[in-house]
Amino acid sequence: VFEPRRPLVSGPRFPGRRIVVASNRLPLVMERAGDGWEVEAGSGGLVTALAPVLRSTGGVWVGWPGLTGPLEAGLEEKLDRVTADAGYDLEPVPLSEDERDHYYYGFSNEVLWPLLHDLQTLFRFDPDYWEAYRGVNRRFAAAMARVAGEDDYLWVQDYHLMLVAAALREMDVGNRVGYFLHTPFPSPDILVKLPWRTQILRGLLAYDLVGFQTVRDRDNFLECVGLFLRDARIEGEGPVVACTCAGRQVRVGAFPISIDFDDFDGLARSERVTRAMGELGGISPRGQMMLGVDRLDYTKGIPNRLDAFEAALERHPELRGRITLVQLVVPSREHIPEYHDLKRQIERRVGELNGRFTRESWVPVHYLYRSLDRPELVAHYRKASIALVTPLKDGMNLVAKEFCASSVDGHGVLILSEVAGAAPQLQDGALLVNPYDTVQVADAIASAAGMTAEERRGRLDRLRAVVREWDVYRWVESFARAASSPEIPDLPAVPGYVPGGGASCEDDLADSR
Ligand code: ADQ
Repeated sequence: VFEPRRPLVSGPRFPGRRIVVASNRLPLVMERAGDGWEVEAGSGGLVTALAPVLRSTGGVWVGWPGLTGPLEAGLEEKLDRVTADAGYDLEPVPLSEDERDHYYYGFSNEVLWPLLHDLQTLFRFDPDYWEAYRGVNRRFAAAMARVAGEDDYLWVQDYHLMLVAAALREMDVGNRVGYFLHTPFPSPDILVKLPWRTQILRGLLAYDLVGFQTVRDRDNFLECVGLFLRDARIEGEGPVVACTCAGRQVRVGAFPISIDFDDFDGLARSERVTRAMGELGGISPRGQMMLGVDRLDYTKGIPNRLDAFEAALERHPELRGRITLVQLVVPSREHIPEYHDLKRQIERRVGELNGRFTRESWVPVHYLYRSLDRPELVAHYRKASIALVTPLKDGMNLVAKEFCASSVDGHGVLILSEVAGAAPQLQDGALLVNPYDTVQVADAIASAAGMTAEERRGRLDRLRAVVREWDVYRWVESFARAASSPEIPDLPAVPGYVPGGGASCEDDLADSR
């Protein structure tokens, strides 16, 4: 029987009586069922980590339910039922179609998302997007102000809601407000291109604590503040520092998000997953299974990865027939033209690759475009002997950590992009690669495929130890500590970013180039 390592009944202590969390989407899964809706509580990592604190303090989660217009009659009742089951309140922020198009698809996903991932050629600046973004951020602030008591701690999540604290201050709401950015934060060279850069920076400085995934992102932010707002003073050292700007002091820190290690590890050992693994046996009967798992997104580098796999099969013909790439893609943001084009591009590349290399009883790429349930996903992780996690830029990348936690047989090798936020923590154990360097990734695939059982186990043990120690509960605890401590908190160092450093495969591969 699987026992969670930590009791999930209470949770870390935030300053204040309850916590009120806001994120773009409410933690719900909604599916059409006939004329109505099936509604269930969400089960992502953020929900797992925050639910105990919300439950134990009787907190509230504020967010958009995902539909436009007013809530349909039966739906409100269903939300109430999910609320009762979850043990904390859900406060919906309805959006009109126009707001969804301009605030969500527009400013959030066509301006901020590419900007924060350094993909400047994909920005689409439209002044209407900005107005809608400000308006919806004000609506979120109003919803938070409505449900929050004077003593509550407010915690705002992610890039959709950068201006909520500024709007709260305008409404004279004096609560303490924290913020966590799940994406990377760009360097001044990139941010300089955003017409609203100072408004965004000032918006973030209206929070009391601003959290980033890595030290690199935190430092990029501080550099932007120093350059574009000029009067910033930084005090302290370590993962959390104090930044004084325009008479306000804000804590700014690095808090690498993670997963519930025990949950993945326990599920991976369960009978259900062992059975599901058996059903995957036919995919690579004579060889190794290499796995890619991503949301459909141009930041995840899926076409580059397919190029690298093709290069691996060209450069290392001994891999043909002996290694199969299983690429799982979960549908996402298909209304945005870039995502639609990306899907077509992936399908074309998979077709070309399979057309070129398929032999009797071996198809090089198995491509699935759908969401898998958790046991099915974990069965893939456990079965895979290589995970190919090669985003072009990523805030953290939970797939890398989920793979380590689920790889309970000790044979999984992680090939990881050095520009994923997970790289600093996982550099000692993963094969770090530059996702744009097709040849390097191809050779890393060959290295991983030929790695001895002993080396695989050694690397994986190191990876699993890090993910176990820095789990999602530690993420919430560190944030809560930084939020409550009157002094700059003395938190343990967070590993820094070392491009091509640590246990990168650059040295291992130097001779083969
Ligand atoms: P995402 O960009 O969504 O998150 P990631 O961290 O990799 O990226 O999380 C993806 C999640 O989707 C994982 O939990 C994975 O298991 C799940 N998933 C992917 N494909 C799936 C499939 N086919 N079926 C089922 N589940 C699937 C953003 C940031 C990241 C950051 C997280 C958390 O972009 O950088 O790590 O938030 O902060």
